[in-house]
Amino acid sequence: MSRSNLLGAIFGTALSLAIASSGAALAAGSHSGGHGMMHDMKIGQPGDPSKVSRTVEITMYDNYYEPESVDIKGGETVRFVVKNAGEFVHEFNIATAAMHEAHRPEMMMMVEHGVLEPDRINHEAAKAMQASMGHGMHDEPNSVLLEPGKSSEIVWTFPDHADLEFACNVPGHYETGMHGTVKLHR
Ligand SMILES: [Cu+2]
Repeated sequence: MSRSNLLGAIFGTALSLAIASSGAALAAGSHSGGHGMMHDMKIGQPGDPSKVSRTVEITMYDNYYEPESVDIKGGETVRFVVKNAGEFVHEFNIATAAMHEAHRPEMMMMVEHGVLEPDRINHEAAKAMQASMGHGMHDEPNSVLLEPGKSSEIVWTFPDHADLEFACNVPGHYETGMHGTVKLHR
């Protein structure tokens, strides 16, 4: 299993538990209950690399992004090259504000299980968490979680209209300003 699939499995499991434990609150959110979230046309979808129109570089610091907003044409397919230049683990996640809010308890659960340490991802703890909490394969193509010094890419096709943010849902980071705006234009 690749690292991203492993993390996806953990996110998915944590999300399921979060829904089970606080269903009423989360039911009011915008996600569609575990499986549909990442394929929701409201946020777009994983892009075809052959259709990429341009590359946008995003650098993550403690706790902010550079740049703080990106201008995207509706329907455009963009390659994001994301680098973590901070000293802590950070996430680059494209979603609605409500989806980010729903995602934060999952990230908190990863911290509580020792998977997400301030400056590293503990893969042994990730395996233990997956083993003890069952499976639930979920890819998160709209998100990358990066240790300090690491880089990764996301190819994303945007919808014509949406209120999207890119954000870091590592506990405390969004709250201290680690989010940016996707400005969708015609
Ligand atoms: Cu962060």
